[in-house]
Amino acid sequence: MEALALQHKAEQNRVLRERLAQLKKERNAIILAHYYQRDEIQEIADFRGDSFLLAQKAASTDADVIVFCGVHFMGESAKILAPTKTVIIPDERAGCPMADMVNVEGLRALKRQHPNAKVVAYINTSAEVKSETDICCTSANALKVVNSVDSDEVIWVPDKNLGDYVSKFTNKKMIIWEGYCNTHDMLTIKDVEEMKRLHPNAQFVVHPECRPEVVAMGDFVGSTTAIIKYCKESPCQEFIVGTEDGTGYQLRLNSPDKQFHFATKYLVCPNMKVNNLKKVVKALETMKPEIYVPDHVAEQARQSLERMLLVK
Ligand code: CIZ
Ligand code: SF4
Repeated sequence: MEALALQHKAEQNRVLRERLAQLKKERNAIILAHYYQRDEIQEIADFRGDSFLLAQKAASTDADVIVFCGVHFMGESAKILAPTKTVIIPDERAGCPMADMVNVEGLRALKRQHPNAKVVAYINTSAEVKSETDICCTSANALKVVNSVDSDEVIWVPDKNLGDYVSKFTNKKMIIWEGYCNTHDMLTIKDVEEMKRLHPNAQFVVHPECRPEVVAMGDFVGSTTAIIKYCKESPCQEFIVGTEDGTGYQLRLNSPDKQFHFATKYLVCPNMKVNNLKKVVKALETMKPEIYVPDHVAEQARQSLERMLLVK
């Protein structure tokens, strides 16, 4: 029964992939997929990456349509950076709870309390929040961005864990918002200890969205892109991975002979997993749901994103 179900699924996916190839040609579309997407989406993507690489790609593509497979704020960032393109997403319910933890009113109040601070926003924020900030960053460039601003004080939104990590390496005074990623924040010292016991030869590679005490256990700390690069280049053959489980796709692709154990079975972002191959095909068929960002919001937010893309 199990084998039959798998066969049926494989056949369904084959038909979907054929339809997708046809639609992509008709619409001159490009499919961008975040490393946290399901394997069936990463397999058909024209480009896979973290939010920084995907933002860069959206800004430079000559496709007419961008199908953005990730969560809502990423689709918005693509639209802001490529305003003349049509940006569609597989399912508008794919949001990011961390991005929803900060709103414009709260941020404005904090800015009034710290009038000399520059505002650095993790890209995991809504377009409205970005429009209230000086510069965006991702986990791949957070420290560089914080160090690049011309003020001694930085308001940091929304991830307290990444903020805490960055604050250890900068001389800037950081005023840190209390947001966090429900998925990464779930990982505990106990989970990692247990995995280390089971895999004593493995190194622990961890994303800075995890809790500080878990990050402190890392043999390597970095963004998904940095983790993927580190695991590929390291002589070590076995890793315990402290980031969302979709990253396994690119880790295994780059390092097929190495072993990757995810630090807990709970490192699965339910929002990222709302998307599937069927929805990608449907979105391109119907050209819906489409991302819209009001012009006045997009203009302000674009400055913040473009400043990030210029940081070397
Ligand atoms: O920046 C991103 O894409 C996220 C959410 C994680 C990472 O480190 O790549
Ligand atoms: Fe948001 Fe965390 Fe999911 Fe990333 S993994 S989209 S930060 S909830």
